[in-house]
Formats: sequence, C-alpha cells, structure tokens
Amino acid sequence: MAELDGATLIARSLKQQGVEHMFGIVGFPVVPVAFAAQREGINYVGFRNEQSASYAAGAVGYLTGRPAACLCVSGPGMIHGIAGAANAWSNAWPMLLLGGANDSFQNGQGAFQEAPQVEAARPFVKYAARPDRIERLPFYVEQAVRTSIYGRPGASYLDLPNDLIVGKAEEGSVAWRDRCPDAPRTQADPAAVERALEVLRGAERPLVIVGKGAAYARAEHEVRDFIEKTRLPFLPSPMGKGVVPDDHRLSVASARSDALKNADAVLLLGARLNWILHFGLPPRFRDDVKIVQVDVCAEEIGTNVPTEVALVGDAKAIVGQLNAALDEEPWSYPAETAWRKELAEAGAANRAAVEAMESDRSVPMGYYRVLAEIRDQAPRDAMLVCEGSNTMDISRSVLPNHDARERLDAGTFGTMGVGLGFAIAAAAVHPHRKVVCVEGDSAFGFSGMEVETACRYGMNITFVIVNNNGIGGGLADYDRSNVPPMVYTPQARYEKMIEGFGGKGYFATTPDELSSALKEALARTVPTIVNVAIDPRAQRKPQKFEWLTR
Ligand SMILES: Cc1ncc(C[n+]2csc(CCOP(=O)(O)OP(=O)(O)O)c2C)c(N)n1
Ligand SMILES: [Mg+2]
Repeated sequence: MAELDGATLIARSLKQQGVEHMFGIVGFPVVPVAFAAQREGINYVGFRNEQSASYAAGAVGYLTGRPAACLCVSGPGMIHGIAGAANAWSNAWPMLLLGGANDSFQNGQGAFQEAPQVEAARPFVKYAARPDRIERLPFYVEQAVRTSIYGRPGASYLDLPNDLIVGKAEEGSVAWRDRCPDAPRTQADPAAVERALEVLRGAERPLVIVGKGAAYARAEHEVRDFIEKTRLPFLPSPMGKGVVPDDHRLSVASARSDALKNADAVLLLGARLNWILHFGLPPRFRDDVKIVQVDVCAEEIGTNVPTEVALVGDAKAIVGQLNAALDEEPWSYPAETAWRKELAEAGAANRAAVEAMESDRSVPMGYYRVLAEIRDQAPRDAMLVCEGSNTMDISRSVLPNHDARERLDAGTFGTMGVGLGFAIAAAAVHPHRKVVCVEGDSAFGFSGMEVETACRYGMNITFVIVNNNGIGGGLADYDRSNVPPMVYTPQARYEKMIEGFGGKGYFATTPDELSSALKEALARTVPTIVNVAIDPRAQRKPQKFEWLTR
C-alpha cells in the first residue's frame, strides 16, 4: 500500500476542509508543507514577513467565511504569525496559524528555533494543538478549521514538528475527515424576536447599527430588506459599511455622533459596544438607551450596557426572523418625525463642511481632496483597504462602500501594518477586481516590503500613500539631531521602491498631478504606488468629541 508523508496529509486535509489559500514564508521545517499545498491545489503566496501573511489569512477568513492558513517556520516565524492570530481574535475572523516546530524527540534540548509555541499562541486562539500522530493529522486539521468558524470565529493554531511533517503513514491507516459544513445558522428565541420589534416600535428615536458581524454572516440581503421594511435610520461600523450601501437614503452615517448620542433604542446587528462604539456609555450614548443585541456570541450579550433584548445566533438567520415577523405584522418607523429631522439637519451640516474641504484645490493638499479624488476615480466594485490614523478615519466618511465585505481596515485591534497583507488577500480572493489600498505613510512603512509580493504575483493593486511625513503628521523639515517621535523623512519617495520590482510608481503634490497619476495607475493591472505629498499639518474636520476619540 502507498505511503503518504505528513506534509501531504496536512495539505490534503486543508484542501478537504475548504482552505483555498496559504500565505507564509518557508524554511525549517515547513518547506515540504508549502510544496504539498501547491500540489494539492491550494493557492500558496510567499510573503516577506509572517506578520503580513498572518494578517492576510485573517482577511481571507472574513471575506470568504472559510479560513486561510498562515504557514510559519519554527520559533521567530511562528512568533511573527501570532500578530495575525491576535488581529483575527480581536476582529472575530477565522484563520489557521500553522507553526513548524523542532523534531519532537529534541524537545527541551535547545533545538534549532525551539520555543513554547503552543503556549505562546494560546491566549489569542480558540484552539491550539500539537498533533500526536501522522495518521491523525486530518482529525486535527478538521478540528482547527471547525473551531475557527463555529460560534464566534477566531484563529486556530496547529504546531507541526519536523518529524510529523517528514514522517510517513500507510494510506490505509489514515483517519480521513469529511469537510466540516459551514457553521449552523442558529436562530434566536421567537419570543425575543417579538420583544425586539416591540422595543423598536415603542422607540421615539430608534437607530440600527450594522457591524462587520453582519457582513461576515453574509446578511446583506436580509439587512437591506429589514431597513426597507422598517425604514429605520441606520449607520454602519467601519467594516459594516456596504452591508447596506453607504448612499442609501436611510443612512445617517454623516450624523453619527448625534445619532449615537440621542438614540433611545439601538439595534446592534453584529456590532459590539467596544471602543469603536464608545462602549455604549455616556456621554456618547444616553444613559437610558435600550439595547437590542444580535450577536453570535452569547458571552458578548450585556457587555458594557445591560441588554434589553438578546438575540443570540446568526445575523442572517435572525434578521430573516425579524423580516418574517414584519411580514406577518408590517410596521415602519414614521416618515416624518423630529428624530429624522434632527438627524437630517446634523448630517447636512457635516456634509457641507466636508464638501468644502473636498473641493479645496490648494497646495499642499489636505486629506479630503486626496480621498475625494480616489472616490471619484476608483471603480465601483473596487476592494478598499484603508489604514492609518487620519487617513483611515477620514476615508471612512469620504470613500463609499456599495456592497458588503468590500472594506478592510485596522479594525477592532487598531493594527497598523495590516494594509498590504489585506490588499494581497483581497487580490487573492477577487483576482478580477481592482484593489485600492489607501495607506498613511506610517501605516505603509510597517509592511512596505510586501509590494514585492504584490509585484511577484502581478496583483491588480493600486497603493495610494497619503504622505504627511509621519504618524498623524510630521514636519516639512527637521533637525537630524532632534527628530520628534512622530516624524518620518519629509516627502519620502516611497513610490520608487515598487519600480525595483517591476511595478509603476507616481509622485503627486498637486490636485492635477494626483488626478492624472491616479488615472494612469488605476488603468494598469500591474501593482502601482501613487505617493501623494500632503500638508504635514493637515487634519480632519474638528470632532465634537475630540478628547474621546482615541
Ligand atoms: C502595530 C501598531 N503600532 C503602532 C500603532 C500606533 N499608531 C496608531 S496610528 C499610527 C500611524 C498613523 O500615521 P499614518 O499611517 O501616517 O496616518 P496619518 O494619520 O498620518 O494619516 C500608529 C503608528 C498602532 N496602532 N499599531
Ligand atoms: Mg502619516
């Protein structure tokens, strides 16, 4: 009977479990795993740093609902990969971290790159294991995949000693596992569904908040239907954007602060009351706000604010239940109310302030002109990746999303350095679409070398660097003997680096240069960088709660 090696068993099991992408860096002892993955038909993308590879794996999990694998060498490689596991943990995205490890018979001997890897992964993963026998590798791979996608999604870790990777097993002795089905779409208690609608019907100032949990659950059809049926005002979380298109007439995103502060009932659809939503607490929310909470994770119910009605389960299934109840007993929030008027006025005032900045053509440019140009030129179905501080915050309001899962950003963990990995993940999942990756200059620097990865695979990515010479802003010039902590090289020519790898770079300092550079860059299908020098003192629109935003 034929023998199979551990590497082949790992790769075949991954493919069997619906893992289509593997990102990583090879070295001891995982080289055979990467080759086996390619043989088994998994798309292997070799990165330049495991951090980016691990971020990319999480993004694929979010975009597709099936985890991607991040393959790391033992010791330092695996330690780098924890960055992505932690990012996936914070965002509740599925991914697999695969760490090569020293031969198990050398444990404790000071083996090459020996490290307590299972222990190191543990706090950030839902599942961490070191398979015990080659024959049982499919068992462990199935458990890792299933755990990552069932319940609240997250990362799983498998520790893969060299002897397991190169060892062999008789084909007949292998305990193969069938593909685990997608997570069951659990419904909420029907009584809670009735009660949720009662709370919304009784509210004077209702608000729906759509989070990335709804996007992950692929609930866009149901959520749009629900918004149309109820005519409730809604706003999205940063990555909940697009579940309902941003240009929908019932969006009150441009009146976000006012909507949060004055709502008397909030329906949370896969959004958590964490720092992004100011914990649901005063002064950003009313202290008597009633929270109706849809979440896949029962433990999330009641975090920071006691929940009025808990709907625990899958967002797509539960919003479907709400819609079915509304079909039985139709209701919609009245067309003319003081609340609608208030929100419309606040939204109009905010939009007017922003529009003035967007059309300001002075040099040096500010953020709004740059982002408005990207908005006007990017294809409608572009995948958007946005990262930075001001760059990302402002992009949220200026760059619209038309569909679900089309925006990736620093997310719940606020991680700088995710952008390039995310862009590569988006290109891997959607090879026929343009990826527009908008990066602050600091954000770009964390993983800038991954432009080589994008060039090597000929990915259709346009990187736009919004360059203000530093972290939240730098200086036009500086004294080398006293460099302030937030300052980077003024007008650094980041676009030149991509040319070394066969991509095309552009540098723009004026609105006209930006406009033509972007036009050319977006028309190309090879990777491009448009490096845009903006005013190092440019800031975002003054915020009502500036002191609380970080
Ligand atoms: C991994 C990590 N390191 C450091 C930070 C702190 N931090 C927050 S935003 C930011 C960079 C902001 O600068 P930039 O990307 O240039 O955007 P800008 O605000 O200048 O437009 C940094 C370093 C972080 N969030 N994550
Ligand atoms: Mg900057």
